[in-house]
Amino acid sequence: MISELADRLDRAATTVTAVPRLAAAAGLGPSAAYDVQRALVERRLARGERLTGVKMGLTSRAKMAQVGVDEVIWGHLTDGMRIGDGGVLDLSRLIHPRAEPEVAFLVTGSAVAAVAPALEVIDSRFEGFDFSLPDVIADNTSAAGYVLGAWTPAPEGLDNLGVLLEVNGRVVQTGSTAAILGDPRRAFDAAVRLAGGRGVELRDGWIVLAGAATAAVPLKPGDHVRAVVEKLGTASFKAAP
Ligand code: OOG
Ligand code: MG
Repeated sequence: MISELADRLDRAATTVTAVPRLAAAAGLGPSAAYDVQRALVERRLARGERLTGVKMGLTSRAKMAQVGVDEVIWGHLTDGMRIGDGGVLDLSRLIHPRAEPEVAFLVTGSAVAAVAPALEVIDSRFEGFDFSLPDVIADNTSAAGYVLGAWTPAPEGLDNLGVLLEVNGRVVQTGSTAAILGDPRRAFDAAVRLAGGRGVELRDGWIVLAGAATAAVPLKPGDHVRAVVEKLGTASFKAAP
């Protein structure tokens, strides 16, 4: 069953076709959903992608409210999801993508080596971007892409930095890193704990996305998207076509 559900989600992503929610019908709880997620990520690795880190999800109230799920979740990141800073996101590979501003941590020795402003592109493989907790876990927490700005040592006051999301030069979301579990470092600690609890140790050079500080916004062709995090700087991409 795990492998059949992973196939269904893998096919949804590779054929850019949304599928109905599947957890309830399959009697899938959160723990088995993480098994599906792992099997789904294994399919990407079998196609030659490499793991680059983990992402935390639903670490802010704004995100929990937007998707109607109120538990912290985590997923896997691969190099196939990486978009260079200022680079291009190919919208034709995505179903109904959204962008959200994030903070990224660089891992060394299971600890934080540096921080960077970041953007995440999420793209639920479920129809209507509508899912339960086990659904979104199985779907690798909607992971689709990420952009990293420049790395810097963690500044003073990392727990209360202003966060902006801009689309085509206009501010569309505002928030604070305080929205991320009160301090994004808690999201890093949760990543160590939750991924570690499922046998995934954070490796040197991996990144951890702390989870969005604001709600995500839908992407349109031609959008220029930029995250601005006070003291950390910016991360951006352009949505093509
Ligand atoms: C789930 C992924 C949540 C975040 O930063 O909170 C997430 C979703 O919103 O589809 O990446
Ligand atoms: Mg996110």
